[in-house]
Amino acid sequence: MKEDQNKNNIGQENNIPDAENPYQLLDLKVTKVKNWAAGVPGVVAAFSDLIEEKTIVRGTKALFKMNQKDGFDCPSCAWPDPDDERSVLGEYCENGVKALAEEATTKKVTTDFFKENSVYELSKLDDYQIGKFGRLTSPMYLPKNGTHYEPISWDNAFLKIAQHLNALDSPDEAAFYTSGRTSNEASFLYQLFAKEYGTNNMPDCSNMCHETSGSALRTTIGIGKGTVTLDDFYDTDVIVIIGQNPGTNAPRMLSALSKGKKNGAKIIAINPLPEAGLMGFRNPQEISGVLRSGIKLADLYLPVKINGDMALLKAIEILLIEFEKKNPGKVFDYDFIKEKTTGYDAFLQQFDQYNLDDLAQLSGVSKEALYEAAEIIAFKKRIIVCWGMGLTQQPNGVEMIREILNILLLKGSIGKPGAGVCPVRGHSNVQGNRTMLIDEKPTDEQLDRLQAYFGFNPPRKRGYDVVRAIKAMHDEKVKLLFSMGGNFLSATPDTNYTANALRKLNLTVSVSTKLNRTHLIHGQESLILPTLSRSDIDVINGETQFITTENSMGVVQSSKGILTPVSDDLINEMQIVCKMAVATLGSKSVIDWERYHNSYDDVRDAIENCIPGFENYNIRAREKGGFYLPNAAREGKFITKAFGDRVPFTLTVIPDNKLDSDEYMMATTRTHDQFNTTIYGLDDRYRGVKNERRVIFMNPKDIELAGFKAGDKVDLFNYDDTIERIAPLFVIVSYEIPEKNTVTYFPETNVLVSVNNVVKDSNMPASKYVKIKIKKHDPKIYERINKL
Ligand SMILES: Nc1nc2c(c(=O)[nH]1)N[C@H]1C(S)=C(S)[C@@H](COP(=O)(O)OP(=O)(O)OC[C@H]3O[C@@H](n4cnc5c(=O)[nH]c(N)nc54)[C@H](O)[C@@H]3O)O[C@H]1N2
Ligand SMILES: Nc1nc2c(c(=O)[nH]1)N[C@H]1C(S)=C(S)[C@@H](COP(=O)(O)OP(=O)(O)OC[C@H]3O[C@@H](n4cnc5c(=O)[nH]c(N)nc54)[C@H](O)[C@@H]3O)O[C@H]1N2
Ligand code: SF4
Ligand SMILES: [Mo]
Repeated sequence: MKEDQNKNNIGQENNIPDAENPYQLLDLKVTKVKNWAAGVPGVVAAFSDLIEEKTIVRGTKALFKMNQKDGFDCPSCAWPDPDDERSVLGEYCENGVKALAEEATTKKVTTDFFKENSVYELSKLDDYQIGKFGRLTSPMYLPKNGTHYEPISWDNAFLKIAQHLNALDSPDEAAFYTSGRTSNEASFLYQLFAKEYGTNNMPDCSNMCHETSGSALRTTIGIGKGTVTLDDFYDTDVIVIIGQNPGTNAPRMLSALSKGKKNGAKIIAINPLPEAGLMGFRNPQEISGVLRSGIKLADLYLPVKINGDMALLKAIEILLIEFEKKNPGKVFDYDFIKEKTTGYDAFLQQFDQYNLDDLAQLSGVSKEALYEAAEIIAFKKRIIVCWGMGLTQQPNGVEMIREILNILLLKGSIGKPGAGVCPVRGHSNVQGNRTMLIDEKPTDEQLDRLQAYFGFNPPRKRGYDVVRAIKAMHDEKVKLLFSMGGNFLSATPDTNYTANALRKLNLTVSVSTKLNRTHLIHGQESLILPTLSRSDIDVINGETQFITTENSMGVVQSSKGILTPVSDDLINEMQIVCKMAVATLGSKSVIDWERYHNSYDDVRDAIENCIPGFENYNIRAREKGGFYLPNAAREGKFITKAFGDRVPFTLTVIPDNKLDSDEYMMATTRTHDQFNTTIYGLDDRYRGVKNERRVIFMNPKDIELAGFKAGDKVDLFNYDDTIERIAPLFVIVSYEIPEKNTVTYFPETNVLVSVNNVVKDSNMPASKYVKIKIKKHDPKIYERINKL
């Protein structure tokens, strides 16, 4: 890694970052696809990660505190912990252990590391290679035209940020990104700073994740969150899981599903892939799971085509209408429809235009299977529908979620025990970030409360979300990107376009725990600010502190790290914000940043005064298990400006998903061995893939028709906006997936996702709806890529 030491990334505008264009593949092994999740292999895999990160003692000690009432919140996903007693053996899963191993690692990225490795050389590595270097240990600065990051003191780092922020022509030339791990306290101060500085440019990872759910629900049921609690899963009739892969992305959801199932619930899974965690579960924390018997999960699996869900939902509605006609009053809940909804008649009328055969064909699911699904739902009263990125990252995701709601409204199955909507959130505190007003479009009521308490005029103009921020950076309207966590380059679409946008900035600042690609594809100047992670001890003035987070079901609870930080030079995110605020705003500020710098309790008092639902925050945060935030929809009260106290039935359309004869639809998903852009390993155990991430899953018939064989090397292309986008060198894996559909992993294929391919109304990247062409790998492809 010694050549090119004198290069940096500025001036590389026409080069797609090298990490996106490998010349070689690894040694892929394809094994049997699993039809059950967890069990003993899950435990083995988890502990081997602790060993690899050289942290078995630290890590194991920490595991006994993870998700315990006096411990710390798992940094991985947002699935809730049980309200009642928690297992003394530990409340964690394989992927929770992997996330912990990443944080608890004793490997370190030191100042010497940056001296030895130029930014340009590091930028050729992919996120997997970069992540394995370990935890960041001191603040680092890359000067203009610099080739290597250099150590910088914290004070000088804040001075640099302040100089840049104060030199901008308008506060709207800065953007403040947030990833979903940041605590409630740090999030609240961060948005407060951005607003006092003068901008609502707060793109966040929700803009790529559940913004679609928020857009669909806020305007219909009056709250942009789910309505169910964990207990609802234990006592319900039907659980539908659509566009979500719980076995990998919310593994302890499988315990809730199996408990619900043991109590009589039926499970319907709707997914183009027969994901292991939808099919069966062996609970490693129970003897039966260890002895391999386990439990079958889905009673019915519907192999929907990518984006065939709308046709599928409408087909189920037609069948429900037929059931109701044959069994008047037994299928639909007319009292609910009359009292709580609006638009029922118009909703019913639309069905004249549809016929079941067409809908079945468009969805990819047989009429018989659709009938079975409708039959399971028809005579049941309590239904929970869970969804994930399979729906939210579709161009018509907002409409699809409203279609799900239409079904629940017909059945009166929302706002009562055992029934409702469950968007399964991603990052462990992404829901809390939003509650804390990290939002590019805060409401006037929210801003009025901040204004009344703090006495400054927060900006009212809508800010940039992720996609708009990328475009604004490209157009040089935004000149500074501050990231509170996350990995902007790798997480966002259109990697080449976004890389060029980042390179145009005056300054990029990343508050991070681990090195990542956003530090290496940077602005003219760049800062890396290392911070504490969730499992680290956080001590202020000699006292160990706790923070709070909100999980997928609206429970706010405390989290207290226990591990000794890898470096004395790490400070917490809240203090980073306060120091940045003091350096930037100085005496112009009306906020006592020094006070908040020293006390999480004082921050919580401020939150209590500005955000409804946090009464007695400091007292309730200290109660074991935390507290539920108010959720009127959960109680059956649906209040919106447009519809008063009624939920509208929504009229939606079926999208035209025609493909050219050489085109395929591609969905980008996670493997079982990554957390977003943090790549733990190169396997995808449940899907039978070992030692390679550059794979494309194809239907065996498609492989044959196109003249390929499984194992062939191919290049992938996208032509949206009449631009050629190329992802070179993938290997074909034959898989049980609907014809003309393909699946690849993110972030590798983000190069193919146009920045203009977005979800209507939520403006999220539609990264599970990418039209691609597949051609035999051409070794000359790299020449073409360099000319793009
Ligand atoms: N271990 C681990 N845990 C995680 C994460 C992680 O990366 N690793 N990420 C966290 C984050 S931020 C999030 S948002 C969540 C994401 O969790 P998920 O929502 O489960 O995310 P994905 O893996 O992207 O894909 C979801 C599923 O959508 C299916 N799908 C694709 N297209 C369609 C379609 O058209 N229709 C239907 N019905 N299904 C479709 C895919 O086959 C896949 O099973 O997980 C969180 N938890
Ligand atoms: N094609 C495609 N693209 C996608 C998706 C997809 O399904 N397909 N999914 C999208 C989704 S759902 C999401 S949420 C985004 C994720 O986008 P991001 O949230 O931007 O990405 P992460 O990979 O979660 O962020 C990882 C980085 O966060 C930092 N980090 C970890 N813990 C902490 C902490 O406690 N504090 C601080 N300050 N930093 C920390 C580490 O340095 C690490 O490198 O990606 C999106 N992109
Ligand atoms: S389900 Fe999610 S939050 Fe719970 S232990 Fe596993 S990764 Fe952590
Ligand atoms: Mo997410």
